[in-house]
Amino acid sequence: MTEHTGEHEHEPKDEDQDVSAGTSPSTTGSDAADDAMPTWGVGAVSARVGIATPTLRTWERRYSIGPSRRTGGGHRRYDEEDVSRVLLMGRLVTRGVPPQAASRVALSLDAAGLRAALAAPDRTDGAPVLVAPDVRPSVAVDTILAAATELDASTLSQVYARTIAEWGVVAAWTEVISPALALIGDAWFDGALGVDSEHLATERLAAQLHAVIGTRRPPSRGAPRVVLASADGDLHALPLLAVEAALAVEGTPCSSLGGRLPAGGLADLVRRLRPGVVFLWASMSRPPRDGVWRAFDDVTWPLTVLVGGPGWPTEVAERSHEHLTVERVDTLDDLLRGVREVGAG
Ligand code: B12
Repeated sequence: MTEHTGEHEHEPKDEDQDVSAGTSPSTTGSDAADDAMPTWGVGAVSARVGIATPTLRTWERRYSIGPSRRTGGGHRRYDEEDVSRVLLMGRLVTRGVPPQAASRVALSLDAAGLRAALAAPDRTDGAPVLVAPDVRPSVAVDTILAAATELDASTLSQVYARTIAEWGVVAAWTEVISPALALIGDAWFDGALGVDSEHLATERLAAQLHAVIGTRRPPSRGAPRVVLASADGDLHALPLLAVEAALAVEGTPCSSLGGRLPAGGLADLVRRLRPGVVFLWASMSRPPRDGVWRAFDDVTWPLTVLVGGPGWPTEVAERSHEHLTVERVDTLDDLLRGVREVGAG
């Protein structure tokens, strides 16, 4: 491992280059505890981990991945934990995790966490690798991206489970999961991450949301008044699971039909169930003459259709008629508010 992210900037050498013996550690001599602690200068670390010195300096300057100790003379030194952090950073960056995200993940881990992460094999063996002791939203987002890149299924499950348990479905989705999915989508688009990673991140998330739904689903009393589906042709269905889980926690029953519901199927369902609210998701742009709307032509009872996702045109309200109200919702919270307003519980 010698090249990293093209960040080989040439900066003046400093006193840390003083380790003459290559990979040999020195002791800091600054206090009693440090005496027993071997430390390294940047040159020695570079030789030891196979990452160029200018890269190490850039990581220190830009991402605070660097030496945490000083000798009695004030020279900066890497201790064993610092070196582990550099190694993990290098591994994540080599796999395609953006340096900023990789650094936040590496910085979030303590010595034990770093040891566990570095002991893990290249691909997951079922053991979680990257989970930090405390999962702040920004770290959780980066950890999801890193774990997806690493194909680390266990860490994905753990981070999803912990963020949902800690902040609840709505905040976990809005603050962590949705931004992480957007990053994963962008990384996939840029070619930095494979479709395998995208699928794994999706599968693990779906499993966690299903677990919430399974344990919190309210008992059904007749046909649910709330129906969820992704529009005809649109496979993206994770937001439906988030909605279903959030509604389950609120005690609101719903019927979720998942992704790519054919327009004819939606029309049949609407006719038979006569729901009060239909939520339609679309990640992909809807076609100009969208057959989905035909499902609501013959509605003769009060029905609110809420649409969410970037695929919908802005002017959806024009689809409203005497019995039908069509509105766009921009967040999971908006949607839940809309469902409550219709009194669909
Ligand atoms: C997971 C995923 C998949 C999974 C879906 C699995 C599943 N069961 O859902 C798989 C791998 C199958 C997949 C397939 C495809 N995908 Co895809 N996918 C994604 C990914 C990473 C997340 C989707 C998601 O859940 N988004 C929901 C939230 C997280 O994202 P958002 O809509 O941008 O969120 C904004 C708002 O909608 C709102 N919001 C967020 N959450 C919620 C919730 C509610 C209730 C509301 C109201 C609002 C709201 O807040 C956000 C900020 O404004 C996105 C990336 C992305 N940014 O969405 C790509 C993405 C949607 N996919 C994309 C593409 C191109 C595809 C494919 C065509 C790829 C292919 N060539 O096969 C196919 C589509 C097949 C089809 N016919 O639908 C593109 C779409 C680009 C476009 N607009 O045309 C994206 C954007 C990736 C990218 N950056 O290019 N995908």
